[in-house]
Amino acid sequence: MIEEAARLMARSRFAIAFTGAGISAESGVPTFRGPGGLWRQYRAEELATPEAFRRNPRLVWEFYRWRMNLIGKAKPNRAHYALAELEKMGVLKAVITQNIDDLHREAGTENLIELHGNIFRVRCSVCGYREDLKKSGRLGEFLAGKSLPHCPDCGSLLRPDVVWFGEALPEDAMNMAFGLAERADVCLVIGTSGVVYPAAYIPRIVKESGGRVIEINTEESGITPVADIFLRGKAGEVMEELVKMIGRLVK
Ligand code: BJW
Ligand code: ZN
Repeated sequence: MIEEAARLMARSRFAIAFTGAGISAESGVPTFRGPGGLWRQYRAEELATPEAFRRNPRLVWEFYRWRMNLIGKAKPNRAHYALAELEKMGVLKAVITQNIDDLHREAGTENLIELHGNIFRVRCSVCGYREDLKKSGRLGEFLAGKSLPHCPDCGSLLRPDVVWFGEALPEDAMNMAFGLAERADVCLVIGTSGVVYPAAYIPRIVKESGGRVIEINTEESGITPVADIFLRGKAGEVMEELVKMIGRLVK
């Protein structure tokens, strides 16, 4: 199976990857669903919706500051590096991620589309103010803060620049991702339960446009019914092996 996946990738003209929380599990970032998942401990509708933020911004900020801290200490793993290497080899054209953890960028992926935002950015809940806390160098100060953060332009509450349930995905990212999915002849789907839409349409669009879907996951997922090849295992282990094989084939 893995040999077949390596051959498909090596022969592809336009391969893309679509990733979810499972790719960062080996970096110590908790997933959402399944054992140890965040939504097992916390109710999504109490934390990851605009209504929750209006009702209790303190609780929501507490949750996101805790996760910013945790994710801030995490390092990319073998799977993130493998995808960056496939891009450098010219095999992979883009990574579309649902993750907000910035680990693909840290691993060196250049053509990256973030569908659900980024936890290291904040934006104003009222005006157009945005800030990348890594770039502005204010991440440490921000994490140490205990009070609710306010917009320097208009004084309203700042919020994490992530996409909550019931909110539209960033339009540019969505259009780009759907366009790539239509063009792709191979899509490598890694570590997603494939139940959150519209993101979960991506592998389905690839399939409907005549492309092949290769899935890597420790469990079957919502994507498995459309997968041509299912590689069961941890993203880091499977990706390391896959990249070695592809490397030998494209030399
Ligand atoms: C491993 C592993 C290892 C573990 N190796 N694998 C159509 C049908 C039904 C519902 C809807 C629909 N269209 C829209 C909806 C509503 C909703 C939705 O999809 N709900 C469903 C859950 C029922 N969607 C929305 O609300 C979206 N917005 C929208 O539709 O807007 C419409 C609109 C238009 C115009 C104007 C206004 C509105 C927005 C969705 C936003 C999702 N946000 C979150 C939170 C982000 C911020 C944060 O992190 O706090 O995004 S929810 C959460 O789920 C997060 C993730 O990106 C997303 C996907 O999760 P993911 O990545 O798949 O993780 P898990 O945990 O589910 O799975 C991990 C997988 O890894 C598992 O399969 C494991 O087996 C595997 N794994 N270890 C390999 N080592
Ligand atoms: Zn503002």
